[in-house]
Amino acid sequence: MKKKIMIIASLCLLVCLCGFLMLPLAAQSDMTLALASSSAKPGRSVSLALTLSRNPGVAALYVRLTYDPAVLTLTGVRDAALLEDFAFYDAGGEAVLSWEPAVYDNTAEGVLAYLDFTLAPGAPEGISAVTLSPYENGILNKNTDVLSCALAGGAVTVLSPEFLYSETLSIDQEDRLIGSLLPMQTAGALQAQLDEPVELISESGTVPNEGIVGTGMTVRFGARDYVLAVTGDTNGDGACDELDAAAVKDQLLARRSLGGVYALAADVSGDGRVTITDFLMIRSYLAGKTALTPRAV
Ligand SMILES: [Ca+2]
Ligand SMILES: [Ca+2]
Repeated sequence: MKKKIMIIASLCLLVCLCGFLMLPLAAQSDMTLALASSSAKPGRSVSLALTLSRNPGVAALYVRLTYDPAVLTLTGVRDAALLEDFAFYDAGGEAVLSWEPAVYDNTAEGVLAYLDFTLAPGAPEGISAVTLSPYENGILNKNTDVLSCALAGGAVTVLSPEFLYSETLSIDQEDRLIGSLLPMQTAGALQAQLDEPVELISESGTVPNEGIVGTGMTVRFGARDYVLAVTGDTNGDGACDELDAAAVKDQLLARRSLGGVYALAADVSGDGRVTITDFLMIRSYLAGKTALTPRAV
């Protein structure tokens, strides 16, 4: 009986001791592995950055990756050389990434790797998760203690092939408007910010690459036409000058009314209304005192 109690007491002590040893490790470590998200049309490619932060010092780092192979193909993993001895194995939908730094308590932080995916040509519109999950005893320090690490997965959003997209410009797909453009930009510069080749059309026909983009011009992509709003250009010539200041003044005095996309372009403050503030901001811009901020639609 005594022996039994002794064994139980020893076990309790061991459990307590282990708990005591493990707790500080878990509490100290806010280590995080996070995968970025991206979006693209079917058939296109994306790169997701895998970032390591709050690294308390790793000697080995293994992590599992899961994705939908019907939507995504992992075409490669580019190691960013943050940790050493990188390897990966991909079984199509499930992959393991691993690093075993030569420096046994490597505390480097930043991008570990870039994961390159290609979207299937027939991928349905929507969000496809790319999940990170733990590898058993996969993250260790130099004493081979298991380190706790938060894993934050990413996602790839499959976009509709019928729409025009941009990483820098704002596009309202419902009202078919394109904004966030500053005055005096060329058609070539606009094209460079769009994900598909388009035709830019003004009242006098197709605008060449070196032509200036103005409010009210049409961007034609397949069967879809979008209308442009250039911040501060209320008359469609692509510039923000005295004529635009006068047009806003006329609007304020109710001598003339700016409608539709021209009113959007006149709202240089971006508060959704054309007020004296917009007039003063245009005056300040024309006096060379302040810059215009591109406004979203
Ligand atoms: Ca103008
Ligand atoms: Ca305004």
